Amino acid sequence: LARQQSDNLDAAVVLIKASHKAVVLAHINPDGDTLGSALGLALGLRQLGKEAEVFCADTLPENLAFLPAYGEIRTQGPLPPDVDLVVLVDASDISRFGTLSQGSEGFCARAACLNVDHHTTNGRFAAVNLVDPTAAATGEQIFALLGALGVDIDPAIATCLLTAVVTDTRGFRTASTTPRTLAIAAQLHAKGAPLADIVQSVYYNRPFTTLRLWGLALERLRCRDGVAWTEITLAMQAQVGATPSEGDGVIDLMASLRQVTAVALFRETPEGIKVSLRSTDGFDVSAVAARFGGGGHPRAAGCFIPGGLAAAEDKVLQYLAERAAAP
Ligand SMILES: [Mn+2]
Repeated sequence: LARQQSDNLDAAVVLIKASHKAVVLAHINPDGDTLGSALGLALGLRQLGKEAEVFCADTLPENLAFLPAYGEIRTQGPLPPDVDLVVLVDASDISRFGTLSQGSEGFCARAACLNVDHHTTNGRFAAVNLVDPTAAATGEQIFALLGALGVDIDPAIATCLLTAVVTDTRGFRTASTTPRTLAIAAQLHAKGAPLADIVQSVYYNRPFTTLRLWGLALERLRCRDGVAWTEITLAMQAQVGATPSEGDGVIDLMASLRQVTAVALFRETPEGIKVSLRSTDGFDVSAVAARFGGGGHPRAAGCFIPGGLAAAEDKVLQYLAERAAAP
């Protein structure tokens, strides 16, 4: 596996060196890892004299507005027609790029296509796939890639990549955090990434409406047979005036529960139900998410179920109970 990964790194370097005009795509429902990785890579590519733009077909989180070049992110397609490299970061599946992935067979046929990702469920959909499930964040992989390209990690790139690592490890608290994660974070900090400012912006910068929404969600918290769950409805969001992404932190609060096997958050959208899953040791929620067409990591995964809230809860909770009871 290590051999294959270094071969892929060499292939990625060859692809990038041959390119002149790149686009880097971040996934929908963007987080610090996808945006930090995409921006860090784009800044590195520009340092090598290439044109590089970041696209993300979704609303961008305001608490990441401190990221260098955040204001240049394009939130709508189409991609420029003369692009010769497309890099897809932090997503296991091409549909995670939303409207940008429509006609994606087209852009992958026309341009060199590179996927950099750390999800175990990655479908290896690009010509070259840098997939490393042992990386705590895609930002770790981008750090290695920029190193292989000979890019000088300046304070702007360091800020992007440290934000990626801090957010995906929830402040170095996940089991995915390794000595390598911490070593990379230390190097990024030394290169000028302001760790305290990043933590402040990401974790201590919440709108009043966010905590009001969390309060409503926690009021509905239930637990049965080691599985805790709650929901956020459109009516709850309207009641406090919160946007859909303000419910994002609820799953982390739920994961702090003791003596549970798994936790599930069900969020109502006009199209159906977004399900977020987290688990404690040994229980693989990515398999549960995959059963419903989603994916993720063994301890953090998600899926989308068309239809109403009650039906989605019944299906997922029943399947979770079955998996949890299995030897
Ligand atoms: Mn990630």
